[in-house]
Amino acid sequence: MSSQPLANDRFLRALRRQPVDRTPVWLMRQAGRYLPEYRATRAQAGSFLQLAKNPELACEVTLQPLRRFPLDAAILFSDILTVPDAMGLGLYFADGEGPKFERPIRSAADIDKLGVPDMETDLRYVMDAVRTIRRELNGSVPLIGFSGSPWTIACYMVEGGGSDNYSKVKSLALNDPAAMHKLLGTVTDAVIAYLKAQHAAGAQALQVFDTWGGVLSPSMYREFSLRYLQRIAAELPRGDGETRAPLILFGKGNDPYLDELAASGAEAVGVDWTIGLGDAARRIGGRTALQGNLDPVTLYASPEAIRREVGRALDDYRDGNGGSREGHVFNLGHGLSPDMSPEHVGALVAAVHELSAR
Ligand code: 1CP
Repeated sequence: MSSQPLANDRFLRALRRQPVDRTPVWLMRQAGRYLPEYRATRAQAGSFLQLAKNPELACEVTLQPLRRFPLDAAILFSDILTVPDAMGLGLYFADGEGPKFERPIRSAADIDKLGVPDMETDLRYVMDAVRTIRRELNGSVPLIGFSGSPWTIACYMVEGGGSDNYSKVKSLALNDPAAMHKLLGTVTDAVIAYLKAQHAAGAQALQVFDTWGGVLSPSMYREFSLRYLQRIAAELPRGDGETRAPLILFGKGNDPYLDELAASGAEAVGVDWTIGLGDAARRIGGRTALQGNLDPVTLYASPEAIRREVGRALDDYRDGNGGSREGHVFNLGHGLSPDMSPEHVGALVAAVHELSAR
């Protein structure tokens, strides 16, 4: 399956810092509630979780944005919380609220009981979705598999859902660092197995979302998040550069750590909009590709303003990268929101391709 040549391999080439005809673009949360066809499929499934757990419907919503926009990659429709759900925490979505766990981590004894889920039984629905999507993409664009970072997953496991100040998980890390490291170690084992299984099922690139790494102080970030990102980058199979699925480490607020992230062995670092791409490119110094980083809120502005900001980001990257556009994957600095306009998303994608044509 992985030997099938791709009709559009811009995204994989950019991740390897090879020349491309245009800068590739995909968007975090490109499948989701801003698309009416997504809302219809979700209604048909009954709920978000029933949608994510149904491989045929998960495939359908993965492909929906690609039918509208000439995106250069598909991303598996799933969630970062499938892993702790498979570890037995009982994921659910209360009406109108975010994700929650029935059995959050409350003690060191809860942590001792955790094990790594079996990828082809407990998370079979994810691997079936990957296989179904690869079949349906039929070599058009590559498929991105993903996981949450150990720290970000642990935030939800300990907080029991989203949080304003991460008081429970930070208290655990401060009061009982050994228990926190045990939790992060088990979650990291699960994340590595999960990413390997997605690659084996057909994912051609892998992204780790460290959405909440930026809420940590520098010393806590290095101890409780970075260390585990480095382990993931080191332990995923190397291959010969062509057979390994390129790894993207995305984090919000990760700009103080670009040096360490670029040295981790990952193929690319994803950044949010609070750092200029030129600065980021200079600091990365050609060691990895760079993904990002338009402020998602730009999508509420006019198509003209979106085009201007896309041009600014593309040129900023080029100027910081020694005059070359190579090694850039265009994306937002975080995900699309449900009230964004599909027409504006289309304007963004067109602007990236037009303004970056070599
Ligand atoms: O009602 C709905 O339809 C639920 C909304 C939703 C969607 C569309 C959730 C619940 N998850 C998803 C899909 C999803 N989640 C994808 C799909 C692929 C894509 O098109 O990009 C991905 C990659 C994720 C990853 C994810 N889930 C992250 C990391 C990325 C990020 O946005 O920072 C996080 C933090 C989550 C947790 C989560 N799941 C869902 C929600 C609403 C949240 C955020 C909760 C919070 O704010 O704490």
